[in-house]
Amino acid sequence: SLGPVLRPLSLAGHVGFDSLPDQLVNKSICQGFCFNILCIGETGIGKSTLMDTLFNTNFENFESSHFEPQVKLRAQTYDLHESNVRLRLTVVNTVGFGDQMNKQESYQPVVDYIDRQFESFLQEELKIKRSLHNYHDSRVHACLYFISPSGHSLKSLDLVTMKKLDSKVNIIPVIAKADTISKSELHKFKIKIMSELVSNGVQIYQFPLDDETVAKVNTAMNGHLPFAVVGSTEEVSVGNKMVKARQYPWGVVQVENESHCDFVKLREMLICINMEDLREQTHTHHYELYRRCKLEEMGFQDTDPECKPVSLQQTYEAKRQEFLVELQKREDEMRQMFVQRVKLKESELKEDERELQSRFEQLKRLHADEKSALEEKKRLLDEDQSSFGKRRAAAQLLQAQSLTANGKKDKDRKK
Ligand SMILES: Nc1nc2c(ncn2[C@@H]2O[C@H](COP(=O)(O)OP(=O)(O)OP(=O)(O)O)[C@@H](O)[C@H]2O)c(=O)[nH]1
Ligand SMILES: [Mg+2]
Repeated sequence: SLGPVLRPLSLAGHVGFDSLPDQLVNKSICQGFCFNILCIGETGIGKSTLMDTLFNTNFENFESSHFEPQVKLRAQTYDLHESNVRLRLTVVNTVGFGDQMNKQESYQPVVDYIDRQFESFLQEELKIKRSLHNYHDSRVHACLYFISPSGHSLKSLDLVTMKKLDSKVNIIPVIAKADTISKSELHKFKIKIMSELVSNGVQIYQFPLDDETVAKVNTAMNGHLPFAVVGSTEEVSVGNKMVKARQYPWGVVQVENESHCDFVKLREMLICINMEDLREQTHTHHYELYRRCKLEEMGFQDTDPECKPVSLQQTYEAKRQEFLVELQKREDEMRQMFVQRVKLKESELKEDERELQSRFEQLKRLHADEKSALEEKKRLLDEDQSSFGKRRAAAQLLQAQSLTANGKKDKDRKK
């Protein structure tokens, strides 16, 4: 519908662009490949053993305890060669997964890890001077989810975790240590798991059917999910051959024997047939979704509310304008607030002053009242004192008179 009308033309002779696919192959071989696997599963479920068995090597393995305070993700990168093909493989292991009381504490570090790898790719993409050709792409291409071979059902942690991850990564569930559960139980368990995944809306990775050369095998394999796997790096002699197996008193479980377990199916699907599709899905689906959400969160949009296309430049200009207006508004608000607060403080101070003044006046009045009361008292006292003085003088006079009178009488009596 968009773009120019195409007109088919035939070539009169050989031109040479039919070598394009070969050119692509050569370029890819030169550049090498990169593949990142995340193994999620509880401690000791067989993650490391399965990786060693899948890649026929001995990766450094650290055993972990059941007492990790938090889930950690341990990533290790290896340089592998097969024929003339170089593969940079990163194996990421969850350490301590499922040992937490709280489910979120188990899955959140995994979600965060996956997002961090997307974020660092996005940051590289958004750089002005980017170097994506030699950038170490650490985005997780495949997530092997190890299900405990209980035979009953998925744990709620399994469902919650897979649900949290299914839009971020290609999930390939596997039943671990499948040699510990009987064939008939295993069959029922597989059906149970698939129905639980469906009823909880968990989207697991489906082997693609668009490439005709592998559509048939992929269709068949989609029907065998989740693969029931057995891992072992030990070799046991069977017939006249040494094969990878687990030996028990009652017999030998051969890892690569398809009637014993689905290990070969997993290896075929993950490594030989769909590794490139897993890489592609990661980029075109999961990363694309992350990128879109991240850019929308930042306010970028392809179209405006009227569905007209908007360029990045326009969005930037609009955001800048919006920002400047907002800044001006905030500045005005701050200024207004400042003026208001100064006014308020001023009136508060005035009020205080008035109060002080009135208290001063009151005190002055009180003081004056007291003074006049004291003066009145003093006056009364003075009055008292003077009347007392008068009375005393009168009394003295009287006494003196009576003394003289008595003296006369005595003299008269002596006579
Ligand atoms: N029966 C059985 N045992 C297995 C299988 N795979 C691994 N084991 C054994 O389980 C134990 C733990 O295996 P690991 O591969 O170290 O498990 P892990 O998940 O890497 O463990 P951590 O890294 O410590 O969490 C070892 O003793 C293995 O031999 C299996 O397919 N079947
Ligand atoms: Mg391990």
